[in-house]
Amino acid sequence: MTAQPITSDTPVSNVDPFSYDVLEDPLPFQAALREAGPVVYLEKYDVYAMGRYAEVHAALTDWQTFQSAAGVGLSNFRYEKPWRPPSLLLEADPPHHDAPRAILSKILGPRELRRLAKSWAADAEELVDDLLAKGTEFDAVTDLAAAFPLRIFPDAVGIPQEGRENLLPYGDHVFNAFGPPNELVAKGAPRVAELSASIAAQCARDVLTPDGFGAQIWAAADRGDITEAQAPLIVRSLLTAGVDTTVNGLAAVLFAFATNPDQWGRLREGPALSRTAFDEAVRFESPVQTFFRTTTRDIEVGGTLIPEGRKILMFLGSANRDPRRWENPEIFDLNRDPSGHVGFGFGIHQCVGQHVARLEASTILNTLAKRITSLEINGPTRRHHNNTLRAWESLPVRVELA
Ligand code: 8QM
Repeated sequence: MTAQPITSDTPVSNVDPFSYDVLEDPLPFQAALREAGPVVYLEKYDVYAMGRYAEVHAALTDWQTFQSAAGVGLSNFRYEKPWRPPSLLLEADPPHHDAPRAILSKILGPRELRRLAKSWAADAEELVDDLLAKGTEFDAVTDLAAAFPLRIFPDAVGIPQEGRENLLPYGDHVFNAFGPPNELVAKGAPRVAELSASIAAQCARDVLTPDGFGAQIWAAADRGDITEAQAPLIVRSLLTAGVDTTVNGLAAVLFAFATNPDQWGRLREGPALSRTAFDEAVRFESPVQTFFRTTTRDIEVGGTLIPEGRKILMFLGSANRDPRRWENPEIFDLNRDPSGHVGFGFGIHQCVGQHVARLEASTILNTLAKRITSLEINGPTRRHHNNTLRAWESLPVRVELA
């Protein structure tokens, strides 16, 4: 007998959302998911799924019913040993979640970031100057979207030079590992031990510069706000969550502008729109596409009874394009107010690094807006497939200088 939901009229899908075709273009599957109903049972993985904004938003808000502590991937920590020590933030709930969250929220908050804005702007100018000096055709992924975060973020955390090349591959594997054990996970498996050791080495107190986010996390341990055992894992959260996400967030906004030339003109009218543009791109592209939750009790959603202890796959990207919530969701539109999107999640787990991401994005966008009158796609674009991320491998562009 094939696995089936308890409620007999729950819509069932046999599509694999982690298959090659869906990862290449998830939009048709997500539209079908939303149309099928508020909750759909995914036969292949024996899990439930939500693709509509209202239910995704409500579930993210109700952390008591939809817990994170059993893991936010397909694997249920009640039955399977996690492949790495769980994150103290992402894979925890109150009360354990609260102290690490409070510390990061302060260290990564808007007040603290003001300290970094000036030097990041100078770094962005140098990066863009050097790039444009070489020519007006380049790859917006490697030359901008990856280059900028890799130039500033490791320094901001305060990690050593050695091992920085492992940040993106480690993140890529972590985000694959939230999904099923498919070929994307198998591809990463041979390097797991080496990459994990490299990242762990960068979280140690004695390798961190005295002024970075990392040292500030260790200072919280000195004050007794967290334990010394917790500190390196919280540094690890920054290194895991802060690189691939921002790279693909920047790639998303650059792709959106390259394919919507009129919007670039609006951005050039002044720096005020760069933040809206980034959030609209996070809504539009949703670099983090999905996360699971686990039910802590029987719960009825839209007529479907989801029993206690079950995994639910939340489609953030689908919720962010739900026509029930957004007018013309398929249009990248700077006139829209994108706030309320769930691209950073929602509720107590909502991205604690979102101010860092926004500052990185607005810095590079404002720098580009001063130098470039237009950008366009200039060759074949290539997606990078990942079980969780909507990512780019290559975005060849041509720009016109101001
Ligand atoms: C995703 O390790 C972590 O704490 C962590 C890893 C990945 C994320 C968040 C936190 C959502 C960006």
